[in-house]
Amino acid sequence: MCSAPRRTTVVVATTGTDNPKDLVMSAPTADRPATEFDTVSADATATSDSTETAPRLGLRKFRDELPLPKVIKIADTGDEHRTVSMRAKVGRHRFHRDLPETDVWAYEGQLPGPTIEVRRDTPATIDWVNDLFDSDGDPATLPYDVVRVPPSTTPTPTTRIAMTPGGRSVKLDPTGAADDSYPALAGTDDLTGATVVHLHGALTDGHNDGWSHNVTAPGGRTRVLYPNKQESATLWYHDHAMAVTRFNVYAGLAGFYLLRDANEASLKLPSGPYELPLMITDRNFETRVPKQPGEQRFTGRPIYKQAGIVAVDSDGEAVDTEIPVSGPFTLVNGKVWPTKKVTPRWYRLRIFNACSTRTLVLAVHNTTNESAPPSSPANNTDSAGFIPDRVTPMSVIGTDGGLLAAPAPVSTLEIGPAERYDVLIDFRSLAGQTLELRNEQGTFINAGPGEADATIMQFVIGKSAASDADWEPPVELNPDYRRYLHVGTDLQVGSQTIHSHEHFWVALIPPGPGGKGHPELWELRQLGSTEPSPGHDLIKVIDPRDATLPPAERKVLRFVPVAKLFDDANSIVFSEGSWAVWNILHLGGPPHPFHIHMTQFQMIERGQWDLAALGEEGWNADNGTTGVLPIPVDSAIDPVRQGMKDTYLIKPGEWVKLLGDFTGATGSFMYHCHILDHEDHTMMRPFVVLPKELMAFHGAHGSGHH
Ligand SMILES: [Cu+2]
Repeated sequence: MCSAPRRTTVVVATTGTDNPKDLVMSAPTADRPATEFDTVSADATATSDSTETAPRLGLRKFRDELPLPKVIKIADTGDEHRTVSMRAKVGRHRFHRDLPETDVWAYEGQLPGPTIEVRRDTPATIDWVNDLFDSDGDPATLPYDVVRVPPSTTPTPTTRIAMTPGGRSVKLDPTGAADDSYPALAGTDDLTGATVVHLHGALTDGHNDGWSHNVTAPGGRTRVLYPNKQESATLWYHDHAMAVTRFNVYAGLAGFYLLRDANEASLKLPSGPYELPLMITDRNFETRVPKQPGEQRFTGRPIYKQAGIVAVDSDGEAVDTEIPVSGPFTLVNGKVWPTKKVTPRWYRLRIFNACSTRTLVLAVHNTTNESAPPSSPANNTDSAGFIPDRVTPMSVIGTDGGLLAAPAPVSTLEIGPAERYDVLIDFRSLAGQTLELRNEQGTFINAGPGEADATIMQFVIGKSAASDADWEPPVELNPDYRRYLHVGTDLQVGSQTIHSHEHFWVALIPPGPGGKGHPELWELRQLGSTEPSPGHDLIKVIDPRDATLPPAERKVLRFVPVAKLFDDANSIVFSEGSWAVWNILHLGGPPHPFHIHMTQFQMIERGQWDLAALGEEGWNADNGTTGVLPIPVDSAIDPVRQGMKDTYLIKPGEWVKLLGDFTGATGSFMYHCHILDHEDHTMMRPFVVLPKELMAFHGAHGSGHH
């Protein structure tokens, strides 16, 4: 394709129940899917964005209708366990209609995997089958290349080069003539698919939870029981293999798991074609060796293109390492920048950030009269061109683990990796309009603000009013919701007072030598009052319970790390039925989406330190210590973050307390950062929940009873 594509307005015929009559939408001129041999050249720019700053190599927006994952309903069959087989297999997928088809690893070969729907209290058995074989019957190798952009020797930062569309491994270009090829990351060429599935957000025993070491090789299968004894929620399943989760998930191994219950049904929320699961993720795509200078063509395959850095390890040796991956192309349900025709009524969006690394700040913009939409936000919320067209029809009704007590209207919605929000959106007054769901924040690691394209997807709203246009969201959503609070030394859960609970302490440490340039997760132990302070690895905070006392009378709590790596000894063991507060201290570095398996939590406190003002008193990288960290400034916990959640985005300088009820399952579990590169490196740890009766015979015990 060589001529500049034009924006054309056409009338599209309607099909199905979702499509209003006389729907007007923007459509591209070409109507033929690309083939393996098509060229997408750099000058074939998109329809409406001549102001584009980062080239997209001609990949146009809104070419694909939003796909909806196939649904597998696990029926309510009484006490019979219904068994479903789910194969991880090599599938063929087209990420964009102008890209060639390519191999992916995906559940049932579909990207996203089929949406599993279950009723509360209906147990489900799933046979997770590893069928990742190639056409010769050999274990399949990773269906894309992993490359490392060496540290930049030019003024362009490495992170920005890594976010540039295209690139490939040098093995496709033996002459070395191409300037956008990069060395493959050692070992990734031979990587075959060892898999283990985690159902994220599920309450299930440890042996059903997808312990990362318990991988299954191609040809194997694992039978897993999910009790589904929890309220309706947006869960998701994904691969969790030790050290390679990032590669397996990027290959396509993720899908929705929707739990439904009677309360949810009683609310008469938008359903069927009006309930849209939106799995948002990002990719970069590989380009071929050019035949002519300047020509760039996509192969259709993704590429895992990481920014390289050189870190210094604890022995003072230089170590090549990488920054977590992020891609310039945003996908919803497996398609780049899709479009969705909707009717002017309420919709329910099950929004899920499936990116490995990117935090998104979602907002809906009216682009009906936008001739040249900004391709990227200059900075978060105050960019010119963003605020005026922002429309605010979003109302959050649920979080990771269930429905809120009442709808929470929002104008923007920050969502970190692995978080889910259940959102109602009101299109009623927007008939005939065109909206875009946009990300108002750049990627925080691989690109600064303004370096990632803002578009996520488009909604084209038809003109015919829906018959149920007078439906309004319920005022009350969830009678079972109880706010968790820490009052004095007790917990308050709704009207119930809980006198005993435990405290665990975890620090998120800035990138340093120990983690070979990666941030670290330290599991902490409180030093006894007579134990001497070590000269390194010491964290000091003022006892939060003393906050009302004069400074001189406040006790200082001292902590040392007992574990920094997954394979360090387990230190968290507590009994089933316990309530536990996890104190997370973020001492610098990127925000981390912090995920704890087994139960759902509420954020009960959120304090903020000004790390810049603290300087070395906050975190001294030379010896890994802090000064006595002051009482942090209390920050509000907005209604959305008061919901039941299993993943919290924790930001630099925050001290948050997450309270969870560890009832209903036992075994070994994991907690970790959900930036997949981080969890694969050092930021994941085990914990154990034992039946109460066993605790008396167990040598270890939890820390910090009070
Ligand atoms: Cu992290």
